Amino acid sequence: MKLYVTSTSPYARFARIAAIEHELSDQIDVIAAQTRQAGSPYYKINPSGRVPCLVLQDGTILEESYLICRYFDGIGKGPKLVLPPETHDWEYGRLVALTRSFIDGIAVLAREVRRPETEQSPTIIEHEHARAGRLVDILEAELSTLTMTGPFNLAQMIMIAAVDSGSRYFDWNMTDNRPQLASWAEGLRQRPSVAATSPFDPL
Ligand SMILES: N[C@@H](CCC(=O)N[C@@H](CS)C(=O)NCC(=O)O)C(=O)O
Repeated sequence: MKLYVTSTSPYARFARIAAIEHELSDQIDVIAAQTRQAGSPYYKINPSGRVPCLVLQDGTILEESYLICRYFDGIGKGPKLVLPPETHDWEYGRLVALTRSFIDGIAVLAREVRRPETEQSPTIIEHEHARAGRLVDILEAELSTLTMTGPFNLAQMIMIAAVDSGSRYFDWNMTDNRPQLASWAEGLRQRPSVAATSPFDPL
C-alpha cells in the first residue's frame, strides 16, 4: 500500500498515527505528496490533490483521514481507534465532532498564515483565531473524560494534532496557561506513534 501525506497536514497525521498503532508500517510506503502546486504529479494519482490518500494493492484509492483510519482498524493488529459514536453514552461521538470542528478551523488558520503576506485575509485569521480560542477552552474542560483519558482513540489523535499544529504553524502554544492541557498533551507526546509523526519533524 502507498500512503500519500505531507508532514504539515494534521489530517495526514491521523492516518500515519493509525498505521503505526496497527503495526502496519512494514506494509505501507509513506510518500510525501506535492500539494497545492500547479501541475503536481500527485494530481495524476489523486485528482482531488488532498492528503491523506491511501492507494491499495489493487489500485483502489481511499481518500479522507476518517476512512483511512477505519480501513486500518479493519486490517490492523491494534485496538480500534475509531469507536462507535455512542461510546461512553455519546461522549466519544460528541468529542470527535468537537475536536474535528476545532482542527478544521486550525487547518484553515495554518493554511492562511503560510500564504504570502499580501494574500492573507486578516478577517479569516481573526475569525479562526477566535473560534479556536473558544474551542480550546471548552476542550480543556473535557480532558478528564473517559474518552480523553481512556484507551487511545480518534478524538485524542485529533486533539493532539490540533494543539501541535498551533505551536508549529502560527506560534500559538495553546498549553501556555492551560496546565491541564499541558500535562495531557505532554503525556500523549510520549506515545511512539504520536512522537514519530510530530509536525516539527520533516518526512
Ligand atoms: N476532510 C479531509 C481533509 C483533508 C485536507 O484538507 N487536507 C489538506 C491538507 S491539511 C490538503 O490536502 N490540502 C491540499 C489542497 O487543498 O489542495 C480529511 O479528513 O482527510
